[in-house]
Amino acid sequence: MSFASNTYRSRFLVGALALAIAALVGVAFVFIARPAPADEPDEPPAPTSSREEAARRVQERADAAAANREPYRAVGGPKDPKVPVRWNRFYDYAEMTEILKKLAAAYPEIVKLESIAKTHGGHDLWVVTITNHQDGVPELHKSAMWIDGGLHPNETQVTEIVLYSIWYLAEMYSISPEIKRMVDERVFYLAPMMNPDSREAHFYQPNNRHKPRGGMRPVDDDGDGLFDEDGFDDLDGDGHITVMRVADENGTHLPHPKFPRLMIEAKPGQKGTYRMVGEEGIDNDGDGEINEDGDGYYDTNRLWPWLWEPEYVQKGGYWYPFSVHEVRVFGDFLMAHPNISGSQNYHNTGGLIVRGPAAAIDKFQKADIAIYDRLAKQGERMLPGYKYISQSNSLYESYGETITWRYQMLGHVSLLNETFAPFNFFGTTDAGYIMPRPIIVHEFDKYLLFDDAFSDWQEIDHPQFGKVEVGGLRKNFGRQPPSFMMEETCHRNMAFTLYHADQMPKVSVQSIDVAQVEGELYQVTAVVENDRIIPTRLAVDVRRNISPPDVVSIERAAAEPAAGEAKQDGAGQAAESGPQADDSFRVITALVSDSAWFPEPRDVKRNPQAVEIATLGGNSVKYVRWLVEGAGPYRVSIKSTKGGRDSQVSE
Ligand SMILES: [Ca+2]
Ligand SMILES: [Ca+2]
Ligand SMILES: [Ca+2]
Ligand SMILES: [Ca+2]
Ligand SMILES: [Zn+2]
Repeated sequence: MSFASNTYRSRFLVGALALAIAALVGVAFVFIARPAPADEPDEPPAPTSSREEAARRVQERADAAAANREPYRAVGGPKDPKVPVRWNRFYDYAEMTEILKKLAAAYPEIVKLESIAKTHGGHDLWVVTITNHQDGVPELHKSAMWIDGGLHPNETQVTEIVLYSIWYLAEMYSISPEIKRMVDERVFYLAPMMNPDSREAHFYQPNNRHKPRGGMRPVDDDGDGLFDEDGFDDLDGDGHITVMRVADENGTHLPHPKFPRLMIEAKPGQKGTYRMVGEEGIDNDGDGEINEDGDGYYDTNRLWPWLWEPEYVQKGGYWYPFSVHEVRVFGDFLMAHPNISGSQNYHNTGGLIVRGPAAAIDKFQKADIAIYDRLAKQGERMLPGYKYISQSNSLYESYGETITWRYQMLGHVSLLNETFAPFNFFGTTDAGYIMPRPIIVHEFDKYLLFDDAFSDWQEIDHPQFGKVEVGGLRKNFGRQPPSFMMEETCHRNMAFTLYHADQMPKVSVQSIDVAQVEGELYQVTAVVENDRIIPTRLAVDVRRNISPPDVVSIERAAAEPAAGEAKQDGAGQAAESGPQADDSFRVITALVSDSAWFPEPRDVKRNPQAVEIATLGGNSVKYVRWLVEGAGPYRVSIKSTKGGRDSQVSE
């Protein structure tokens, strides 16, 4: 592109120069011509010819451009996607499924779509696997990132964030060398809609922006023997559950003076004009309570097997960890993929980058917290207005949620983004912490959304309260970005998660050095490297022995390495197959050190052919030195459950 634009610029300069010369010649001609006698012949019309020449060149360029009209691409996005998708709106289950199928069909070499289970309501739970599926490297031999959305189904934009990520990786693979590198190096597992039954309910049944938060399996919340018998009622028929107020001269609330749709509490010593009487609904079963037993309830993010607590301690825990099928199948998937070394669990709202622990009694390893800190600090730059926090310190305590389980029991760096920040309304820090101040929301609604986010107060007849008015924020605003901010929310969150993925461990054999000791005795020194921020095994992984140690092994290479074989990503099958029946090659001993001079080496006493390394830290190397019998070339391989594989053959 730069070559083309230089050419264009130089052509432009030549053209301008020609015009300037033509103008000068013209002036000179007039100056000389004026005093000349009338009968003398005129000079040839050089200026006209020059102008024609310039015009011809302009036309030529225009014709060439017309013949090859490359769209003018805005940077950072595909100019002409194979699967066009609008990113300023929400998608329901059927629409999302169609987009996923189109992407899998358009990009079979990198996008694979599978349903891991059917839900209670008969929907597929889709998981998309994105990697270079044609490089011959087994999926489990590459480090993987798990990315999910919709564990809380009312938190709608997270599905679009994950869907956008799938679309972006697929569409940009052939455009962006950087995206191609990330996709080639890693595996991405993406679950855009973990709770489709409830998302459908949120979209198409009367709900507010907080519901449903769990799954749709009926639960008797109030213990009256009836299941989900008294949920919301859409009294004004607008599809949104808002709130109810009754006029009351001794009331507790009054309209805000500047934004009269907003109800504010009367100050001490001040009389209100209304009384608030709860969320839109009636007493459907005549038990004296309103909306006491709606859809569900269990919380799909309180069912994971780390510090789980039963219902009487924490609402939403259901029977026992993983006691809901839709949660269990995702847990099984994660456990079946030990190559996962990073994960992102998207939620709304508040503008937070959250790490565990979620309970004050829980503890994360210090060294691992330092890794989280480094990643999230970059995230705060990429997501303006988002704050990095530890959940139990700065939010609220909870038990049995997924990100802490992922860290403590799967041993990877798991983060949770609470997407959409109060900061995003006006780009100011005074808009509230986590939840935006109501006045900010109403000001934004008035000036940027033209009153589209609020259902205005309407009088209806209520069977229990008589005349009431219903009104308030609609279900599609307050936690979610508005249409015009959706794509930015998707892109920035995706970009941070890709940064996280790019910092997952990646092992390689950096070099192999061979020196003859005497006769058939050789010293082979290999440098193995992890050139990313996250260690191959976190401190928690080493402490609990979650994944096996990394293994650096040596064997005699069968033959001279063919061209291109010397550096082979993800190879190491040779290392796995164990020692060959080769009597002339023997590994006598091995040393491991952090330094090239082996000042205090670790002596490998057992099985020196396959040296175990507890962890390969972020941006660090290990030196492994073998004493072997038998001449090379040698193949050195490194195998890491979470950091991938590599092997190299000595010269
Ligand atoms: Ca009930
Ligand atoms: Ca219920
Ligand atoms: Ca009831
Ligand atoms: Ca009731
Ligand atoms: Zn949530």
